[in-house]
Amino acid sequence: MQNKEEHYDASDIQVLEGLEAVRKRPGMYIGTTDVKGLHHLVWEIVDNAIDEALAGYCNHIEIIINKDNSITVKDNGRGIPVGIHAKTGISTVETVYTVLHAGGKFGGGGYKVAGGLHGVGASVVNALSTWVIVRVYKEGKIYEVKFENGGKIAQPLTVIGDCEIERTGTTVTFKPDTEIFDTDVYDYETLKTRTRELAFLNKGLSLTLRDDRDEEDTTGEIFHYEGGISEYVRYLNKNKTPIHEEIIHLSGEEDSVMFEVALQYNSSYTDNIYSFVNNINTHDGGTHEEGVRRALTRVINSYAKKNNILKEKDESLTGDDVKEGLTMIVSCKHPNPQFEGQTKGRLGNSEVRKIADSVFSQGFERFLMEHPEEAKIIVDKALTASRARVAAKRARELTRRKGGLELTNQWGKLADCSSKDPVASEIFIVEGDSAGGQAKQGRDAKTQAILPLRGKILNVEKARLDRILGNEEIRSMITAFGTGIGEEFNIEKLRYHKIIIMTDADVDGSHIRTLLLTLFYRFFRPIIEKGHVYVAQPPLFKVTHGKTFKFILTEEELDEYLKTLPPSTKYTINRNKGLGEMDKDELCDTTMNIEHRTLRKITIEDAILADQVFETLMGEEVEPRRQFIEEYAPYAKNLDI
Ligand code: TSJ
Repeated sequence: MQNKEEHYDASDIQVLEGLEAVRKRPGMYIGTTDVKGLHHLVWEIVDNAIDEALAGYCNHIEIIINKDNSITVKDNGRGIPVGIHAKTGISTVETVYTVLHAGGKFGGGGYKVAGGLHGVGASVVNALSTWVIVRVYKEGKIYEVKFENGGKIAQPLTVIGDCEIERTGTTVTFKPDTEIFDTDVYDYETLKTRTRELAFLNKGLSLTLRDDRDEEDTTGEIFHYEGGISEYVRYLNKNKTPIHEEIIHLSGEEDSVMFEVALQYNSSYTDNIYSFVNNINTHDGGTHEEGVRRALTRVINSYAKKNNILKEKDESLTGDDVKEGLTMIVSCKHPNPQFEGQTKGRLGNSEVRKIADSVFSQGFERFLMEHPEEAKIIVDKALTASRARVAAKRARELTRRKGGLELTNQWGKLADCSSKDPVASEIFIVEGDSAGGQAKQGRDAKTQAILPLRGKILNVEKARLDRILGNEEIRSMITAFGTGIGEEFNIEKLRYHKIIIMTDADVDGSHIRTLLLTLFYRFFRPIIEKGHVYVAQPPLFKVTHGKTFKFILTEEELDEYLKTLPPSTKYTINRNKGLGEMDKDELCDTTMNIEHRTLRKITIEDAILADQVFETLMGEEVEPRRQFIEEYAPYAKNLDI
């Protein structure tokens, strides 16, 4: 007995020193003391309840934001053991709250959430709280222990009452210390997002989130997903268009490592892949994700070859090809995870690569065999991605070649200007060969370059911008600009300080203008931001009286002009639909000549708007497109979408 007392005293002092260290350098334990660190405390506590759920003894966890900004976390697990802990000589529940990193020492086995910044344990929460109350419901009794002022015991473990023998669980309430944290105000949405994620990642577990700061709210929100990560994938794809019905869900266990993956392809061109280890997001991936990616690429290639979708001579599909439009959750539960990298966001355990690969490849191969229709859709999607990739690469290579003039000769389209001074040079992108031909004849060849574009690019190529980039005329345009594209883009190399879009005043013309602005916005944004892009304003009207005529830009100007004519003058007004309705002199005089023309400078807002219109016209969503067409139909009778 005497020995035990001495042991207790010694560890008691150690304990206080330990918690004092946490208060001195909280950042070392929870990262930050801002609003992020504040929320971190909640997950430190919730993680303990999740561990109990993973051990199979708990199926409900409740999180409550109380009026005073304290947090309550409740579970229906076995209740933290209340007996004396062999090492510390005090109860386990007190040990958990006062000894740093005690978490791993008393649980034994199971999957501990212990990665990255998490897993520092309840004692850290205690150290950074003004007060903590822990209640344990166990064997028909309610136990309670209280701490205050950063972990000092305020009430040792006491039985405070009886409960029904069936009732078990742990309830913890803590009040973050405002001397430590910049703020004590919890953000409901932040808590909600992670609570929902935890529900997705732990199928069958129900989590409740309740905000008692708002008196109206008494029940809170329940998150419970029997489908687990499959439902996570469905949730992520909810505003997308899946290209196959079933969500593919594969799982397996090997050497105490649990591995599961759920995936579904959608019609978009981007991927949405998240991986987790013990419920922690591994944002830099790691061996579990690598195993899946490798297996996915291999299985799709071999299926495509076996079924003659991919011919032997074809290039094989790459990892990038098979992940286009892929929404996927990879989740791994590991008894001893090694987190690597600067932010500990990468799983390092090398054995997991093989486990992930084998679970995934076996399951996925089987899925493809049993679902030939889905298999074809998935392989076709990757094949399209592959072709787009090859085309985009070719386009990049072509535009990368030096010297716009050489290419001009190759295609015979661009009529370059003779000036080599970008400030003095301008390029007209002209809709149609005939208007292009007129512009070439009537231009000022010293400073004005002309590039005609065929009218139908947009409709032929549809939505894929990388395909559009593969279009010959678009490529010659990019080459003419001289800037390069993507990573190589360099505005210093721009060969013309005015890029002038000249299209007809009809639906096709506005289509082409929208496409070009979208293209510039997405791939050459600085040329818009620096004010290099313009739209030419060809006259809308031609007024003829007797042998004279006049071109007029706008309706207002038309009214003004008509007033200047002597009464009883006979005149006709023609609406100028196409550039081709003017002869070369008229076109050049009214629209190109620096003395007479009007140019509209394109702002970034114009380009954003064009991008949105483009999305609406070409995007996946049918309803907005339908609405758009309905709205614009009266103005655009032959809108060709
Ligand atoms: F750690 C903590 F205090 F922060 C905390 C722990 C907070 C919350 C909300 C829950 C828990 C917790 C701990 N819930 N359930 C448990 N379970 C145990 O600690 C436990 C119970 C029984 C046994 C056993 O072997 O009988 C083992 C353990 C680890």
